[in-house]
Amino acid sequence: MSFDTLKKHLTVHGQEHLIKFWPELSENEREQLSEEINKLDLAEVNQIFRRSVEASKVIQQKADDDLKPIPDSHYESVPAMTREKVDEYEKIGFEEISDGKVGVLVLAGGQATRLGFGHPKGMYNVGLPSQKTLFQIQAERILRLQQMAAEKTGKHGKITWYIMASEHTKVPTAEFFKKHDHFGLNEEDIVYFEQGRLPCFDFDGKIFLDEKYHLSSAPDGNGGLYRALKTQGVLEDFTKRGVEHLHAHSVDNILIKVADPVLIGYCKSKNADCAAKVVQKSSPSEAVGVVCRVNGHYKVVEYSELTEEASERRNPDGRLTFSAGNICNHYFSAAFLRKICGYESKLKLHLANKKIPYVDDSGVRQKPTEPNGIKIEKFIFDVFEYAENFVCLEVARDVEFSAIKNADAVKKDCPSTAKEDLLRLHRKYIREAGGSIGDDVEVEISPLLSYGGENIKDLVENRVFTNSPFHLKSSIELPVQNGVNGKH
Ligand code: UD2
Repeated sequence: MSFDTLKKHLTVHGQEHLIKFWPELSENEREQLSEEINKLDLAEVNQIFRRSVEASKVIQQKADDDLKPIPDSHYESVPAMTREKVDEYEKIGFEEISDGKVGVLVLAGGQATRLGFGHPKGMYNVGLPSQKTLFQIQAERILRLQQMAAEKTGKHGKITWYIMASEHTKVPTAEFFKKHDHFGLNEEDIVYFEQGRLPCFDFDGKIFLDEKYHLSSAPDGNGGLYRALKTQGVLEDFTKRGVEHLHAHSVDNILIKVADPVLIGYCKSKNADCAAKVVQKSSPSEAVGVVCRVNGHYKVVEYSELTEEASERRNPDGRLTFSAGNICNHYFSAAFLRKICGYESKLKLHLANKKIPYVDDSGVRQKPTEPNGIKIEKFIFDVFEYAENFVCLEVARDVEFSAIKNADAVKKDCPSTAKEDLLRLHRKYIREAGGSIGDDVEVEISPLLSYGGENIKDLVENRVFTNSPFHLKSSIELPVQNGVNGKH
C-alpha cells in the first residue's frame, strides 16, 4: 500500500495519527507499521471500541432485577453425591477418554502481569518437593488418566491437549515442552494455537502507538478462544481426531483435575453442551463472579455487578443463594464450539481502564502512572447464554481449586498458597489411604502415581511420614530438568 493510500485509509477511519512519525521512520520501520495497520480491519476495530463502551455502560447497572440461581435440575454437587453416582459418571468419562473423544483446552495466553513472572505461567515452579512446573503437573495428570482409562476399559485412548497461547507465550511454551520431551506425552497429541490481539485505545477510540513504528495491542482475553479455534484450524482438528468433549481451564489452578472423567461423564449423561465447574463462595463478600441466570440466560455475574442484598441473600438452609463461584473451569461439546465459533464476533466485549505506555504527540514514549486508555477483552464464559443445555457441577474447593494470580507478597492466590493447598490435599489423601502425617510435613504425591488420591494404599498404609520435603514417586517418573524456577 502506498503512503497516500495508507493515509486515506486511516483518515476514513479516524486513525491517521498512527502515521504521524512516518517521515522519521526507516524503510524497515515503515514496512512494519504499514503491515500492522493492514492486518487490522479498521472498520471492525472502531466498531469493537464503540461496542465495548456501550457494553460497559450497561454493565454498570446492577444486574440483579431478574437474577436467579441455577435451578436444581441443572446443578449437581460432587461433595454431596453418593460414591455410586461419582463412579457412574467417572465410568462414562473413562469410556469417552478410551475412545479418544476427550480433549483439554488450556488457556495459557495470559501475560501473568499480576504474578510478575517473565515467562508463560505454565512454566512456573511453586517450589514443590519435586520442583515440577504447572505444565509438568498437568501433563502427568493426563498421562495418569490415560493409563487409568485403559485399565478400566481395556482400550488405550489418547487425550489431545490443546494449548492456547498468545503471541508472546506460544514460542517459549512450545520450546519448553520440546526441551522436556513433552513430559512423556506424544508430541502429536499436543496442539498449540495462538489467540488474537486487539489494539489498545485512548478514551476517544484512537489506537495508541507503542513505538513510532508499532501499534499498541494486547491479547483479546480468554474469550479469544472462540475466534482462535476457528482461525487456527482447531475445529477441524477436533473433527479429524474425533474429539467430542473439551475440558477448558485456566493454566494457573494447581489443583486442576485435567480432563476430569467425572465432569465429562456428568455432561455426557445430561446431554449438556456447555458446563461450568463451580465452588461454593466462601463468604458473601468474596470477590468472585457467580454463575446464575439473568433474564432466563445462564451467565457469570461479576461480584461488582451484584447488589449487597443479592450477594448476602440466603436459602432457608442457610446457604448463600448466589453461591456458585466461577473458577474458569468449563466443559464444551465440540458441536457447541462449532456453533459458537460461527458467531463469536457478536460476543460481549469487556473494557478495562489501564495504564498503557504510548508515544505522545512529540514522539516521546510515556509510561503513565494513571489509567490513560482502555484494553478490550472477551471472556470465555460469555457463551453460556447460547447453550441449549447448560449445567453446573459444584466441586470441593480444597480438592479442585487453588489459583496462582499474584506474587507472594499479596499472600492470597499466590505461589505459596498454591503450594500449601496442594500439600494439604496430598496429606489428606495419605491419611485417607491409612498413612500418618503431621500438618507440618511436606509430602507431594506424583500425578503419575495418583490422579485423585487413588493407587497409593500399598505405599502409605500404616506408614508414618516424617521426612520432609518428600516426593512420593511413581516408578515411571521422568527426571525434572531445570524447570524455570518461579522463585528466582
Ligand atoms: C478468571 C475468571 C473469573 C474467575 C477466576 C478464578 C474469566 C474471564 N474470569 O479471572 O471469573 O473464575 O478466573 O481464578 O475467565 N488467559 C488467556 N488469554 C488472555 C487472558 C487470559 O489465555 O488473553 C488465560 C490466563 O492465562 C488464565 C485464564 O485465562 O489461564 C484466566 O485468566 P485471568 O487470570 O486473566 O482471569 P481472572 O483470574 O481475572
